[in-house]
Amino acid sequence: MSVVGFDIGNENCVIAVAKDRGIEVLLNDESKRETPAVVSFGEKQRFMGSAGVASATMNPKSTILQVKRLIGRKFMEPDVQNDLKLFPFETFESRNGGILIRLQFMGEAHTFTPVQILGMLFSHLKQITEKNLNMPVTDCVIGIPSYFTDLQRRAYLDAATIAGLKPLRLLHDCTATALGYGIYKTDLLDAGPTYTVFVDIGHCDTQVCVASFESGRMKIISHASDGSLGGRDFDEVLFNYFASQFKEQYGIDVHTNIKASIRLRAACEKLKKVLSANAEAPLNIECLMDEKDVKGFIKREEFEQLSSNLLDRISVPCHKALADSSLSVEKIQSVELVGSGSRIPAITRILASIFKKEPSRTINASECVTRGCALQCAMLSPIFRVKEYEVQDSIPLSIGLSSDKGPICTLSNGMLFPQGHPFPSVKILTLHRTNTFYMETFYANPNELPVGISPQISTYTIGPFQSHSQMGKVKVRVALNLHGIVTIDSATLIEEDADNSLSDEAESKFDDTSSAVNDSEVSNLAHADNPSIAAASGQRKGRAVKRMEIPVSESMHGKMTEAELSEAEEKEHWLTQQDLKMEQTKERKNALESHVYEMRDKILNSYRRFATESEREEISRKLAETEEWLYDDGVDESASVYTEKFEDLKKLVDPIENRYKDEEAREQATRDLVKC
Ligand code: ATP
Ligand code: K
Ligand code: MG
Repeated sequence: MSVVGFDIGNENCVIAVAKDRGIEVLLNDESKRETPAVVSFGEKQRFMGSAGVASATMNPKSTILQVKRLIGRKFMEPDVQNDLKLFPFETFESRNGGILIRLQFMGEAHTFTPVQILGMLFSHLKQITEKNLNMPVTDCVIGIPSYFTDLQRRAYLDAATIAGLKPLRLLHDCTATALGYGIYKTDLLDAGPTYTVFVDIGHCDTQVCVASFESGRMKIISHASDGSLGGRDFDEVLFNYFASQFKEQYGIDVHTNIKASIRLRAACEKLKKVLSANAEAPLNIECLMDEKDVKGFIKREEFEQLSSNLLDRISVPCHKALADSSLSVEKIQSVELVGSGSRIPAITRILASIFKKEPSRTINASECVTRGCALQCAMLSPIFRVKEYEVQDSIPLSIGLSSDKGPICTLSNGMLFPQGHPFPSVKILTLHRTNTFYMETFYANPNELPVGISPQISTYTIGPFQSHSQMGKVKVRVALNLHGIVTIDSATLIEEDADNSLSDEAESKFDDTSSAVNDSEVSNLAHADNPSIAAASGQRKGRAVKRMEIPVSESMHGKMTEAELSEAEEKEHWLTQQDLKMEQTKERKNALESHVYEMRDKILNSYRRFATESEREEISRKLAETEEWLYDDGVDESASVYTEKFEDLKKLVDPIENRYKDEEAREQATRDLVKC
């Protein structure tokens, strides 16, 4: 069984595994620790990760970047529309308002959902992991942004399913970082918890959390984020600056040219990195557009001025996380800065002024999320022993529940799981219903949601059932699971019958169920139209309790259906086979090619005296013929044709090779004799 952590970034993905001696970050095929989040469709196969980057400039319209941005989102959301403008690939709105990507592959138009593309990326990372570990990989923990909605979380699980992965947990990025930091922390005081702020600035987003650490446990107190503020936005500042400069200076408008935009954007990202270490930096691009070479230059100070708006925005989630934690800034012991987007020096200054202390960069900024995920996977896995350590996360978005009779409030603020509520968590509600009814989960505080995101989560049909008495009570179990996904996972009809006496079995069975709820939560449980305490019933002596499971069915707008999911799995299987076929073809072609060169050398040297003149001639002719064919008709053939040619050559050379080997063996035998 595998113990793996995946950090899926908008720009970079990182994989870590738990080994006997600790957590290890894996290298990809190019021996890099970071794998670009790129899926590119070539003519006959896909190229993913690093190979995808190489293919991206050739096939901009069939190369998908930053797919994480599009997961579980609606085409018409303003943020989505802004993102789509930056992407060279074609997208359109699906029938249910989602996003579809259309591209050319193998001479045909194909459409994919973002979840399918993410599934491809997962598959690629899974392959890298399997190659490294030399065993099949399924169990894993995957990092997700804390601001992900329920739908986005489920979409991640669907993508994982498509790739054949089984996430034991979707773990908030900052929680993963805090776990990896806290579990090794040795400087804890006995006097109470110490508090740390984590700030993660990635390519497209900024996440902040406040965590408390005590010996043996950590707790997330608050999460805050800006889902549209990251390194990419700083690239865009430089891009716009140079685009308008070049328009003036060279009379070219890169906005009108996809390839020129891609190249300028890439150059700006490089420039930004140079500016992190230098006070100024030049920009030179040859033949950017209309055969013009362009030159530019910018000082760090100027760059900071141009990005002052973005820099100011970083303080918003920082202040929010602090306010939601109810801690004064003096209580914060340290501020840990992670995510590669945070390497811009001005960001450190801003954080220092907010938190009144210099942020530290002691954590590995690009590996902390995946390391934390691998640790969590080890903790959840039955095969690994990790030291006892309690991880308590908190939910960043308030969740409410309503029934067809109106909202069901369990707390004075009308929420089932308010923002900051620890999870996983279960609540059991008691409702007075006698037949089928409907319930809905939703985000209860619109202010916590980004603009354009629907507050609706999911709808449930509880039933069919029919209560035979007017005393019918339905206990509904609502779970906020390890992934931060909320579901009504069961409903039970409880009918009390005054004529029969209560059997012991029924009672203990009931107690078992109720013990899944923690006491303080139970006391919170109340129903709007008839407040009652969940675990209080079933104890009255002299009455039998009849319990019956009621079917619960869920329908979630925008989530893949089972049928769509299995279709996507099949398609992924087909694509993987196609990639594999092309890889094998390349391998066979390369083998044939190198065989031609090897034999040519041998026939002229080591095999020379074992072949007759005519044999040599025939072989040389055949080699030349094959070589020519490889560059001509044989450029694009199937694996079996290459294998056939290889065998043909082998038949010619084998007799000579055998003579050579016989001779070698004879010589060896003679040498052995002499030695004796
Ligand atoms: P996200 O977390 O948004 O999904 P990600 O995890 O892929 O994205 P990271 O790998 O943490 O993002 O960071 C990538 C960003 O960091 C890019 O915008 C990149 O340009 C930026 N970056 C990398 N090195 C530097 C540097 N030296 N100076 C400034 N920015 C940098
Ligand atoms: K990353
Ligand atoms: Mg990240």
